[in-house]
Amino acid sequence: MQRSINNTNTPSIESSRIALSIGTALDRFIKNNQAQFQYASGELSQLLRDIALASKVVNREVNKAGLIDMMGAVGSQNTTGEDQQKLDVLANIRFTRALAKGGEVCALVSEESEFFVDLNNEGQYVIAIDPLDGSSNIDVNVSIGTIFSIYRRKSPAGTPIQESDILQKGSAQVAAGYVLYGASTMLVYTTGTGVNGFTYEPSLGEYFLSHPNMKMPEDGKIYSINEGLANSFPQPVRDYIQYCKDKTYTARYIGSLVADFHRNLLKGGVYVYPATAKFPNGKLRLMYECNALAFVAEQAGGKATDGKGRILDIQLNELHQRTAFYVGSKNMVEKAESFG
Ligand code: FDP
Repeated sequence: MQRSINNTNTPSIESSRIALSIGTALDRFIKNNQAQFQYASGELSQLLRDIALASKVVNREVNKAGLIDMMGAVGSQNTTGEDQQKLDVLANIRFTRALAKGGEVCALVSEESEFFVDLNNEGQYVIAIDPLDGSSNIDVNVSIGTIFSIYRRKSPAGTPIQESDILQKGSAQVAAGYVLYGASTMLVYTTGTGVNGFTYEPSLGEYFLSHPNMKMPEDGKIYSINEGLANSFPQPVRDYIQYCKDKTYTARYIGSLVADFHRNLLKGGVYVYPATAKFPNGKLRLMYECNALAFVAEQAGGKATDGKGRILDIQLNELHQRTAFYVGSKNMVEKAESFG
């Protein structure tokens, strides 16, 4: 006779120590939570799956980069005049290909391309992506990341893409997140109902929910800023650095935005990239770096500003627009801002 798994005489499968639960796989999580999304059509879910798939391929390349001569520069420069690394180019191809295949995306904005890529007029979504952020860390085997923002187009599907579909404020994002290629690889994202983090299990080739409903501590003791540039920071930022020192806060700066952000999300802290002499408007890009992290930060209870106002309210005028960026624990961002 067959016995039910709920039979009280049998040890519950869930509590069995022989086979510990591996948790919820990303695919299942996306499916289970699809209904929370305003446009529950399944398209966004597919888009998130496409991003996850491309990130697995990039993760594979990142992991074996040193072995197959994938490190170093290709000799060209990206839209913002920085040397393109081989892995930057490769990651851009991987993400573009995955998102083009799915058919949900009408336009893709990437750090690696000067203009947006027109994909499929039938698609409902616009994606902004930094395929491989922190590229100066590639050659030295330090954590790097992918950052993505997803917007719903304003013009009707099936019509040519308009500038107003692309230049939307961060507050219009329907989903955003990042992948951190670190000691372990993680995918963290929000669709506007909290933030969830998934850790990649390489032997199973799957992301599993490891950090449900992430919350950024309201306060912290870590400040992340490139202090080597302090002489060219505005005086209020220098004053804030002095304040951090007086408080004996801990300085932590990897120089990989995703990694610095992720640490502060988990531990509490503030990341500041202000205006500098070289980058009077700030260095970081609003559309495919700051907006996504600002959305995640706010959804986790943190805060993101340009030193004056909310990042998500900044009007975007061009694809590769830069901004000053203060992001992290709410109280720390507010304190940094209070210096003026
Ligand atoms: P990178 O130039 O290496 O791509 O996106 C730009 C970025 O890295 C961020 O990831 C990082 O936080 C920052 O620039 C580092 O800039 P600095 O070297 O000027 O500190």
